[in-house]
Amino acid sequence: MTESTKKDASQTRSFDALVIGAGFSGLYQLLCLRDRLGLSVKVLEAGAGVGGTWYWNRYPGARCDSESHSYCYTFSEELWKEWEWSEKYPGPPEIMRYLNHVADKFDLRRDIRFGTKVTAAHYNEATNRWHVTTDSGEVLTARFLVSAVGCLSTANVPDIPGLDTFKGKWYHTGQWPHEGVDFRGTRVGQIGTGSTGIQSAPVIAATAAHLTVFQRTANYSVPARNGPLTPAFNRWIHDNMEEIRTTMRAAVNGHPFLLSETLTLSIPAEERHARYEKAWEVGGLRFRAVFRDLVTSNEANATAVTFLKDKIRKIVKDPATAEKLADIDHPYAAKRPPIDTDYFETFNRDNVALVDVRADPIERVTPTGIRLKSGAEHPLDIIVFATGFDGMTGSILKMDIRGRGGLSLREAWKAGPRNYLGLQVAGFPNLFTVTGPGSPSVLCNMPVAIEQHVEWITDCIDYLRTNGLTQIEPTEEAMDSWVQEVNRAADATVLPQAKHSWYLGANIPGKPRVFMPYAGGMAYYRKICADVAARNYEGFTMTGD
Ligand code: N01
Repeated sequence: MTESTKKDASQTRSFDALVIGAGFSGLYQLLCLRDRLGLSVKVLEAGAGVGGTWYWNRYPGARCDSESHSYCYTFSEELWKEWEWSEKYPGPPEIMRYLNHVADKFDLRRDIRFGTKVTAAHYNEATNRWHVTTDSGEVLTARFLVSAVGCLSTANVPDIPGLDTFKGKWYHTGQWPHEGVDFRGTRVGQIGTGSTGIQSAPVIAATAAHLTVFQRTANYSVPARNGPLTPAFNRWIHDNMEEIRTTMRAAVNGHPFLLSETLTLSIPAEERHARYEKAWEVGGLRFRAVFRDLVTSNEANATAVTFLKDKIRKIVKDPATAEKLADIDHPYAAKRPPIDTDYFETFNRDNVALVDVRADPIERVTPTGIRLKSGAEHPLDIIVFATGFDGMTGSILKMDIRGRGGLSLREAWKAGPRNYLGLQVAGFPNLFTVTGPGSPSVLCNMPVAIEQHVEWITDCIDYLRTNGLTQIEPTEEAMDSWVQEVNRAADATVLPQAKHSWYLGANIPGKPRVFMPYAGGMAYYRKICADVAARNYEGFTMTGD
């Protein structure tokens, strides 16, 4: 324990609100509850600094897939105008600089306790307070508890036999050493070809002696087309916050561009192809917006699939490797659509090999590398697990959260997450989750989803106080109908068709298969939440002491 934490620990342990996590969500939640409502608030953060997911994900090639001018807060025009992004897509160092700047500018650090992991949070019915236990054994209490732990913060290291016998070094991308990893002269094996693996492989290959990519599910990818921002573009950003924010709030996915109005099959094949070519040149997630119905119509989606698989075959010179990379088993964008810098080109390098571990699964890690079921051995010095996360529910369920009558959240969610609007769970009064399951979260540009949730929670707590109320939780009926709405929205898209998707929990053995994020679109969701609040928090039960 540092001197400053010791001092802090000797101070009050009772707060109006506790917030877990100091990423984008936690920082803004602190600011809103403390500075707008005047509550006493403490943020508990496991890391040694602010940043959340960006604090941990410092793997080679890491970069956000939201355009930088949209991957930031919009609540302060002064903050917006004084910050200048350097590249189209920000990497972890720049995002960390931004979040540290926010923490300093709004004097947030004094109410954040770093290096503090929450292990348990129990609701006390007699006092209507949450008792939150940290890894040092300390207990803090608060009326309101906000989980701002992020959707992708519990690393998934697959249970591959023999890993403990490996004589080389291994790393998970989501827990990357802050001092970096030197790949020079080494034989590296990378497991995983999701958004992360697609970013890291080209950068690792550039310095390693050899890189073997172990692919279980082949994936689409579109060039990011990253590059420096021009002074003229930066001036335009500074002068147009309102316009950019209005677009992001109107957009299905919270990005600073809207879906095309054109239906994919409404135009002749040649024109369609030309539009795809143009979208490929523009790159990034704008590709997905090229037609209106790419994620809602299988027929429309199939045209994107053909276009993108053809691109792989054109880029990758070795036909057998190209076929493995193009052997994709799900519709485009049914899994989070990665964007890359030279991913497929990387397989044209002499020092890179692709291994299809769906055809020949990994049997074990040996002291010197990876052995496949066929007996094939791949000697390695370093293994990189780009194997993703226990998404959406992993981080919240890692804590022992217990509500009314000692009911554990793990038990309440044993068949999959159930809540109302992704914000609250019946039996867990005054507990709010920011961008939890059942909300657009990972299907949306995160800061847009976060600002909406944090502001809704802030307004809700303000409403309670103004009306002499001290407790809020949803009804079972409201939760049931929201679960139905989440399922309806998912089924109206191609998203549930990706059977190996973390959106469904399919990457974690034993995890219930439930489509977790809300796929009805951020703009629509924002309206639903606003309407619920306007109808005096319809679907929630509120009481006073
Ligand atoms: O994780 P993933 P991620 N043996 O779960 C494979 C966000 N993000 O870290 O598909 C062999 O998508 C697994 O194979 P399969 C974004 O939301 C954003 O890449 O399960 N392979 C898959 O290929 C993203 O969706 C950005 O068959 C195994 C890979 O590992 C989310 O984070 C950048 C395996 C995991 O892919 C997660 O992305 C990065 C095993 N035992 C991430 N276990 C940007 O903003 C797993 N795999 C750009």
